[in-house]
Amino acid sequence: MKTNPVRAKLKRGEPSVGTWLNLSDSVGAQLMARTGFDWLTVEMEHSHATFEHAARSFGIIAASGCVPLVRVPFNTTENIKRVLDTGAFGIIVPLVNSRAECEAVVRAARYRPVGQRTIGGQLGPANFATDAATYFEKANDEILVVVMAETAEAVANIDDILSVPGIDAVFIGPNDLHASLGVAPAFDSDLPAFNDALARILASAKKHGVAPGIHVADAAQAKRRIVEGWQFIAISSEVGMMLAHAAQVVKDLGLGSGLAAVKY
Ligand code: 3PY
Ligand code: MG
Repeated sequence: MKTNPVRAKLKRGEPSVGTWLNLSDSVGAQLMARTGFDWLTVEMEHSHATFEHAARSFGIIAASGCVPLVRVPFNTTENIKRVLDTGAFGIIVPLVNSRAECEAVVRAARYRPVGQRTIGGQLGPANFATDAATYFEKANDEILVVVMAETAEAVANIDDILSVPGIDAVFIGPNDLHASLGVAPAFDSDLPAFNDALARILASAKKHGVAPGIHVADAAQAKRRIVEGWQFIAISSEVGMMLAHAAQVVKDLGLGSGLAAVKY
């Protein structure tokens, strides 16, 4: 059975860098899987991606030697079960605000005795290049489970959340976190409440043996966050990189303002 090199890196305390796939385009997934990022996350929370698109992308990404992850639309058993049973190597669950919500993630994502994931689907074993029995035996050791901290409520409850057994990483959504603190969404800022929240989450993650992660805008921010001790780093998205480059070209040629309709 294939292993999950992203989970292994995080367990060793190393950083792992990937990006988001927002365009719901499987050719884009195929091309991005060859660029050298450790992992690619199929975006289902804020995109038009269907479960069918996600399943096809997981296969394409895994076959290219990259690690297919997915951000589910919301924290439900149905969402988590369907993406794992169709071959994702890991899940990123948005808006996990309490211990009970984190326990629900683990229940859905881990087989017994850690959780209560139910049995089924062909694509999980297929993407891990194994049979159903081996996948069932080993999945708990390979599937990456990431919970998102992106509200003031999550920051207040962070020790309760990160002490739940069965999670591998915590991932900050800086845009929603800024919004929850009452200011405009941003990847980074000087806002003391934002920086205090990050320090608190980083310390709690280290204390509980959970890899800390964050979404950043570019390579410079990624390097800075890695030096600070963040491990699970997402840089922008495929469409973010595409539009940033296109906007710069347009601007350099004096053809327009270079405005691009992208957040990440
Ligand atoms: C946010 O910034 O809120 C995110 O969810 C990034 O992934
Ligand atoms: Mg968010």
